[in-house]
Amino acid sequence: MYQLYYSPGTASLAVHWMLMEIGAPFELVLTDTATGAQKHPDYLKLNPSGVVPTLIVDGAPVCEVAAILMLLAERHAEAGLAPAVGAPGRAAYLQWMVYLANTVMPAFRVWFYPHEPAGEDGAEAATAASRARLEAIWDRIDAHLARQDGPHMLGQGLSAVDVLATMLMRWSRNMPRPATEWPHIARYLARMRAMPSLREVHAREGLTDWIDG
Ligand SMILES: N[C@@H](CCC(=O)N[C@@H](CS)C(=O)NCC(=O)O)C(=O)O
Repeated sequence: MYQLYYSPGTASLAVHWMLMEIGAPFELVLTDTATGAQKHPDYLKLNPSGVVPTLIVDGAPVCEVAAILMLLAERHAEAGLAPAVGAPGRAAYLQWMVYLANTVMPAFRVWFYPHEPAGEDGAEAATAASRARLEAIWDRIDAHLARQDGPHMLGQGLSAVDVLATMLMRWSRNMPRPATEWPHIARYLARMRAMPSLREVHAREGLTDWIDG
């Protein structure tokens, strides 16, 4: 039984959705970022960065959302959420997972916490820079989806890349130009938002915005 330390609508949503897709048994442990629960000393022992998510796997904490998704895909290979080592699509899978974790997530971090890189005085400039960065990211992903042979980021089959990408696209919903303004992303998200597992995750986390468009 996995335990997922989560806060509604945050980076833990991807892990929640992945667990639902896999059909693995899990428990949710609310770690509400709105109350600062992620900085409690007991939680810091699990996740020294003081962020959600943390997934307890065989009694040990695993941090970093992309790593957790890749680990789950590996542990539940029968769910088919990652191309196997050596299979076609493996390189694209690794590339997109690292791009989402390494480029897209940090851009959002600046959008949501602009004072972190820039201090209070530089927050406005940091916000503008992160917006430009994210819009360039949507340009790139939209062009990728336009070229894809199939409805998913890797083509025909759903993968952990879709789980992470969809969650990140959701995060743009209150931005001046949300990801849904890009036509291929909009079509992609319409399909993702129709998935019963994603809809169920929204219901369980009490999230009512975005899922219905
Ligand atoms: N690199 C981390 C980032 C996770 C992250 O930024 N989580 C946010 C919520 S989306 C958080 O916990 N924020 C609260 C804080 O930073 O205090 C990961 O991939 O898991």
